[in-house]
Amino acid sequence: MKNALITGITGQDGSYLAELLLEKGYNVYGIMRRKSVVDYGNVDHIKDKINFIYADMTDVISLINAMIISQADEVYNLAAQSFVATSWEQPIATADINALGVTNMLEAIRTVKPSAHFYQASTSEMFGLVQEIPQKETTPFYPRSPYGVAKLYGHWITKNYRESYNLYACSGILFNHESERRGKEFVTRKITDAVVRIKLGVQDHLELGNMDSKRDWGHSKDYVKAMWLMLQQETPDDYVIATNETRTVREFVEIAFNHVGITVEWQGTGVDEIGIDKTTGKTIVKINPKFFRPAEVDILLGDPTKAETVLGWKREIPFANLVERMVKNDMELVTREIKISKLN
Ligand code: NAP
Ligand code: G4F
Repeated sequence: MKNALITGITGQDGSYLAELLLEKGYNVYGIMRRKSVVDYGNVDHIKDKINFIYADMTDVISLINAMIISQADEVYNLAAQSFVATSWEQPIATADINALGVTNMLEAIRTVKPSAHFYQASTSEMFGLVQEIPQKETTPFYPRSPYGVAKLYGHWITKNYRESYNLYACSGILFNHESERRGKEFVTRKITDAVVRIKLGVQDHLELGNMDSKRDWGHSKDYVKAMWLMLQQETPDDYVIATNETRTVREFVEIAFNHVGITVEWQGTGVDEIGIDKTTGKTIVKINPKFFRPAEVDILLGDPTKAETVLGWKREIPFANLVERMVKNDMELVTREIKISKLN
């Protein structure tokens, strides 16, 4: 039985990866931050099967301790301040966790168990102001946020430890991936949650920032399979994981509303653009400039050919199904929430 250590286990990807590794018979360890109210986040349903270790990415001693306890054969570094918008408000914390935190984890591995295989959660945000379309492993980086800059450090330090110390260290350059477990601050889940609330009459309208922004959206469940595959190869390497399809935020809004039987019609331009419910004539989408970013990543479109060819990885959940699943899940959650609030 192999031991795996997952940082960021309470997050979206951490939860799907934990499920995958448990299915494969791994002994799963996960690091958790101390909180005033104990919260297992997205792994609450499988918490009894996971060995939790209190640690923090900014505290190398705690990571060394996590390596000693877990004796991990595979380490998946998913922990991060992962919300791009927050990285302008907390640039130092973002760098501490997303950049130096990676060195902390690599040093812990080097100190305790240098034979461990290491996965770093790199990101398409590193491509930022894209230098070519589609983006692949060889595309030059140009990050556009403190988050992207910090992640680029994490990416290069992973490569550097591979080349300097011969560690089995890989970076997965993952494009946006979403799910029913996505945090509600991210645009896709913000949209699916609002769409069902508007449909059920408990929210008036949805406020968004830049709807022209294009993203390559996949499902997290597919993407964690790629992480595992990267650590099973003869030699470590870096891979782009993406769907090779891109859509605007506006298209996501339209499709999500379609799933609850609402057709959106657009009127106006720029900050004055609004989305109207075609049947009722009511304004259900507005622009709020507070959601604009100081610098934007306009388009992401990934080419996963290398991962498909070398790893045999394949995306299984198509985009239409991703949106459908998210809307359906939010419909169940919000309906339950309304029922409970009526009982109280
Ligand atoms: P997520 O849901 O926000 O999860 C982030 C996890 O990191 C949480 O478990 C969080 O723990 C933990 N964490 C944050 N700061 C920490 C610290 N100082 N010490 C220890 N743990 C800490 O993110 P995700 O969507 O699953 O993404 C997983 C990883 O992939 C992240 O590194 C993200 O940057 C990267 N990535 C994501 C995408 C995407 O589209 N989802 C694409 C490319 C790369 P708490 O529960 O305590 O907050
Ligand atoms: O959903 P988002 O916040 O995701 P973003 O910034 O693309 O980052 C996600 O994907 C990265 C991979 O490329 C990960 F590394 C990162 O950790 C995270 O998971 O925003 C998507 C787009 C942006 O262009 C944003 O400006 O949607 C635009 N947007 C428009 N209105 C909005 C909103 N984003 C949010 N969060 N909220 C809005 O109201």
